[in-house]
Amino acid sequence: MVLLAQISGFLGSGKTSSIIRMATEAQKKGLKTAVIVNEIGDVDVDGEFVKSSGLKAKRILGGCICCSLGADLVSTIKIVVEEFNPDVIFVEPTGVALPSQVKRFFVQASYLVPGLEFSPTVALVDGVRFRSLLAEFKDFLTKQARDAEILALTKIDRIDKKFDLPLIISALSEMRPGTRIIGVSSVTGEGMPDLLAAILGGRVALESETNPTQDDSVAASGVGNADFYGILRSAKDLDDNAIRTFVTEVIEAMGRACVEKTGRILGHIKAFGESEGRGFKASMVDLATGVEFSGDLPKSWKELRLSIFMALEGFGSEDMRSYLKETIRETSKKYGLSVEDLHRHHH
Ligand SMILES: Nc1nc2c(ncn2[C@@H]2O[C@H](COP(=O)(O)OP(=O)(O)OP(=O)(O)O)[C@@H](O)[C@H]2O)c(=O)[nH]1
Ligand SMILES: [Mg+2]
Repeated sequence: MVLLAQISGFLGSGKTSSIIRMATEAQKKGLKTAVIVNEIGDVDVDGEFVKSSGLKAKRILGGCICCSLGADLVSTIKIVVEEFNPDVIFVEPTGVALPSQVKRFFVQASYLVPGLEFSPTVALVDGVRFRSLLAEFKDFLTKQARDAEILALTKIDRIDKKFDLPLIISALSEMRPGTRIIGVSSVTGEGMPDLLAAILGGRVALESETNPTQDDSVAASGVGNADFYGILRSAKDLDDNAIRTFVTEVIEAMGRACVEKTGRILGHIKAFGESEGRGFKASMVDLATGVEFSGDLPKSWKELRLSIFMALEGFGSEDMRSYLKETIRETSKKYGLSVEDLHRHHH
């Protein structure tokens, strides 16, 4: 038996953080786990971070597993089962995926891989950004929530428990009446055992649905994206602060450009860096919260591998890509770093 668990949710809602937390917990219980991470762009940030957290992972890049890359999802499930022989596979779709569309490919995988079972679909809803997301993305959020059997309200460590939490929960129940809602935090771990138990303990039957597949959920979402993959080099030894400063400046510059263009940030800007086996992730979903780091920053480095990826609603990909290029060029010059762009060789 292999359990497939889909953890969906909008860009930056906390999918990767929650999966790392739950998969690590499941491993401690003696379950073998694996993760499949899908990114819209050609550069892998979350898959690398999941691996550097000590978990088994496969990535699917360059589109969405709910539409254009559905066939890749099916073959990747097969490969993961053969290679890792896991008890549970956590599947992280992109933030613009529709869970019901991903389910269709789960059904296809079950014809190919014997012993697949399906846990209730989870849709994560960002508790901190709930109001702004609802104001601007209500239709999509509602669609995502309607596809799910469990709603998990994330980042509750930052929600006011007395006033805001009850309001958000009642708005959520209105969106999807009768669905179980679990508040979780991947920072404090609150609610995570409940969510994991609901995933491991529940089974749903998946029938092949008859409604047609959406053509391209990335295009339909209006979300642009840009990425960087390369190596930073310094002539002298640098410390963790140097890389923290560099990455923060690049991400914040992109965030400000997005606000200038669209009036707000609706999406996620993130990076994965690695030097001599130490891996870290940097991430920003709004300017007020700023850039957050997790994992291990290198204490001393001269060479560092860096991946940056951003998906932002209303910010055209062409503009975003050229602005990112310019920002990296200027910021590296400012700090005396040389940049080797490996993106072209990466495909
Ligand atoms: N305070 C708080 N922040 C969180 C929590 N979970 C995630 N975050 C932050 O939210 C941001 C996004 O988290 P991710 O786990 O990367 O979100 P994601 O849904 O995987 O993002 P994409 O894959 O880009 O769509 C990061 O800056 C995290 O540090 C949480 O429980 N509490
Ligand atoms: Mg993620």
